[in-house]
Amino acid sequence: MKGDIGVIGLAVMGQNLILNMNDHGYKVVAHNRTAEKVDEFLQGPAKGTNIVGAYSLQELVDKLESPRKIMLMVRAGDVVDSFIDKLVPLLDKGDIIIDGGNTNFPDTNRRVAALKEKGIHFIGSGVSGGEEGARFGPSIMPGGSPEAWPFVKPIFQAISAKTENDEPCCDWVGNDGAGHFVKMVHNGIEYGDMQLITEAYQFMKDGLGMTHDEMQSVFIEWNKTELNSYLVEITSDILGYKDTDGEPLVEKILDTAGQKGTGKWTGINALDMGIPLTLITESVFARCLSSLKDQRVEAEELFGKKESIVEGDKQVWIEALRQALLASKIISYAQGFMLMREASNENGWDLNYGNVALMWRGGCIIRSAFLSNIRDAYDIDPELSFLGSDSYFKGILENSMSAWRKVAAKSMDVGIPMPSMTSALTFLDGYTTARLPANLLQAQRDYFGAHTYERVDKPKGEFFHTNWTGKGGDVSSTTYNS
Ligand code: NBP
Repeated sequence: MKGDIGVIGLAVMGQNLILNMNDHGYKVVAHNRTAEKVDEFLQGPAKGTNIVGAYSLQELVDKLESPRKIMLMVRAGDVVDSFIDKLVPLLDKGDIIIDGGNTNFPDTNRRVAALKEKGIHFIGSGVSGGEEGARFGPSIMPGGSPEAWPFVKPIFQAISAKTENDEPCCDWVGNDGAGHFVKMVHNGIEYGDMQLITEAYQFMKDGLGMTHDEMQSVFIEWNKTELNSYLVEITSDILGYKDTDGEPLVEKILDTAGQKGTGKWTGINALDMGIPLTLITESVFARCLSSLKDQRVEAEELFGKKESIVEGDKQVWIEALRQALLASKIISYAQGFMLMREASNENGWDLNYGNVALMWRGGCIIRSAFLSNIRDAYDIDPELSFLGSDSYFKGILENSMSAWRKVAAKSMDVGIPMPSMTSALTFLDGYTTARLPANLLQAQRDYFGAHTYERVDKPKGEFFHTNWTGKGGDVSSTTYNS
């Protein structure tokens, strides 16, 4: 009997996805560049299963049922292109190549188009959930050649995580690089969620002087509220984890955050598309700032930074902080969905936002109860332009406003950096202000560069230039927006 699917790449993700597929009754053919890893896998974790090995790409292709489905779980970038180049001459028209790595979506756009010309279908799929997700149920976000989806759907939906209603956290996202785009935004949102939690932690630790056991208890309690999520849950575990000397391990970890690029890509895309994705972008910059450790140590000494004590009832502050965190999180998701909406419109992807929320509901790092509410919001209004306008989320934003402002103002007052929580509030203040000071900005642009402006008392699209100093000419600059 031939194999149902081939997987190339036997590192942590590939091995665990293969074992997951095997558990669900699929016969998997496994290949890896370094052939010894095939043997190690077959004699190790795959021993006693139906998984078979292939020591060359020709052997892999020969062992698969038509149309062949070959999934790459290798390092993103050139490695994917190199496998595609080697596979194409061995494949038949209608065969399917799937890239399950963390690929930047323009690469997927390019590969879908190039392979289409050769009669090969290509799927670019985000896979989230790390090692455990891959093994027992990841969130899977596939996009690319729609013709390929019916062949891949049963396998992907079988191995994916399921919601409490047994719905698979995997569905077709859209054409071209839509799957990898949505995975990129997922990762951006993950940056935002993590940053928000760290800001709450610093406020509690430095501002309120709380112990790690106290903070752990707070996160345990928060996890029973609307903040219920994987990241809040693991934060409570981390805060309670003691090093061999009985001290909290988290305080022994160097405060410089790493990043692999997906948050940065999300921010770059937001700038390219003109979407104010302020919270996620602040989260990326917060990681950049954290990496300037030596400079920060010197600057703290230079500025003689004072302790950041927050006075007042601790319990009241903790509840205010919870509300500020929740409200900021709503803004982060609202901005992320604005970005997806713009990308969907620009690329003709026709994204289903409720389905996206469902795909993130289980298996992935940002899984949370909150995503069910997002799904409900898009079920009510599939074209919702701002998540905060949905009645459920609007209610939370309104109820949290006073506590959120209190926390933001206090953080500024005592010097605790909370870039994501404060930028989220600033965004909402801007978004809910009918008249912003951009009129003055337009005047400045026209003053120094004759960039023209529109008037409130004239139809939109009619542009004016004023000779502000009496010294300039009447010629204006060309009017366009980049
Ligand atoms: P890695 O990203 O570490 O990639 C390892 C695989 O790439 C091995 O099969 C390795 O073969 C192969 N490879 C490399 Br590296 N360079 C190669 C080359 N020049 N030619 C051929 N093969 C090459 O594995 P991973 O952590 O399992 O991740 C796989 C994909 O999934 C990546 O795109 C990753 O970003 C993504 N992802 C990872 C996670 C996670 O939690 N790790 C989560 C979600 C998505 P070799 O054995 O011969 O060196």
